[in-house]
Amino acid sequence: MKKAFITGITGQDGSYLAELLLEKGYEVYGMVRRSSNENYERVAHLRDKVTFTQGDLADQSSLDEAIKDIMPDEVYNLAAQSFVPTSWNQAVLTTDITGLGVTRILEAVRKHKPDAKFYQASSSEMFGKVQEIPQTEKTSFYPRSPYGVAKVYGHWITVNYRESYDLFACSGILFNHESPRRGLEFVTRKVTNTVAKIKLGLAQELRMGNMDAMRDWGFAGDYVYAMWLMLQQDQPDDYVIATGETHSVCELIEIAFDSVGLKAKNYVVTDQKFFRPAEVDQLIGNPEKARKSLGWISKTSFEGLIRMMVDEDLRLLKK
Ligand code: NAP
Ligand code: F7E
Repeated sequence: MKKAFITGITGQDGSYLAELLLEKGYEVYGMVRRSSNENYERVAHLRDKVTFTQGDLADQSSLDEAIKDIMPDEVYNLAAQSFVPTSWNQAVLTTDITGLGVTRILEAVRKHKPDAKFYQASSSEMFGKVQEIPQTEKTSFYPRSPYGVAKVYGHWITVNYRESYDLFACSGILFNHESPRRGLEFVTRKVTNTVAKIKLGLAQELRMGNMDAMRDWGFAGDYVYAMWLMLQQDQPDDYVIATGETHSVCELIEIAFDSVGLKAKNYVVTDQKFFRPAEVDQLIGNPEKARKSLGWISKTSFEGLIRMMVDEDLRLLKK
């Protein structure tokens, strides 16, 4: 039985990846950080099947101990301070966790289980002010937030450990991916949750930032499969994972309201509070390398994804 260790298992992607690996017969270990309130909501249904271990990307000894104790075959580093606006308010913390944290976990792998396969959660935010359209594995980075800068560091240190120590280290450059398990502050879930509340009479308006921003949005359930595929190849490499389509925040809002039979223009309000100091205007990825080398494709349409999220938010709110 193969053993997988997931950092960030309590997050959106961690929960889908844990489900996938359990289905594939892995013994799954997940790192959780100590909190005064338990935060297992997304993995509550997996609590009997996953072994949880306490640790933090800020703390080298907890990472060393986890790798030494588990001796995993595969390590998925999904933990991060992942919300872009918070990265301006907490720039040092974001740099420490999302950036330097990658070196800490790589060091633990290098010292204690150098033959483990390693996945790093890189991000399309590294492209920021895009230097090429669409973005590929070869497109130069131009991050636009402390989060994006930290991810560029995490990406290059992963490449460097692969080249310096011959680790099987891969970096997945994932474009935005969403689901009913997405955090409520991210734009898709904020919209689908608020639309569901408006439909049920629990909210009156939707306050938004820059609605012209464009993203390449896919479904998280499809994207975690790409992570696993990367670690099943003969050679470690980096891959762009995207749908190849781009849509505006405006389109997202229109689809969400339309799915419950309401008109967006009656409810949407612009609020300067949600604009960012520097914006990533448009992202669109080219997933050709992943299609050819991994046989991976994005299976969920943008409209299908948003409708699924609104339906699930309606169901949760009615409960
Ligand atoms: P998420 O829902 O925000 O989950 C982040 C996870 O990291 C949570 O489990 C969180 O634990 C954990 N974490 C935060 N700080 C930590 C620390 N100091 N030590 C240990 N764990 C810590 O993020 P996601 O959407 O699943 O994304 C997974 C990864 O992919 C992240 O690295 C993200 O930056 C990256 N990424 C995401 C996307 C996307 O569109 N979703 C795209 C590209 C890359 P708590 O539950 O305790 O907070
Ligand atoms: O914003 C605009 C906002 O917060 C998307 C993370 O998973 O994907 C995510 O980062 C866009 C931005 O995601 C609101 O200005 C307008 O242009 O959902 P988001 P993000 O910043 O793209 C990447 C790939 C990651 O790696 C990150 O970890 O939507 N927008 N109005 C808004 N965004 C939010 N959150 N709230 C608004 O009210």
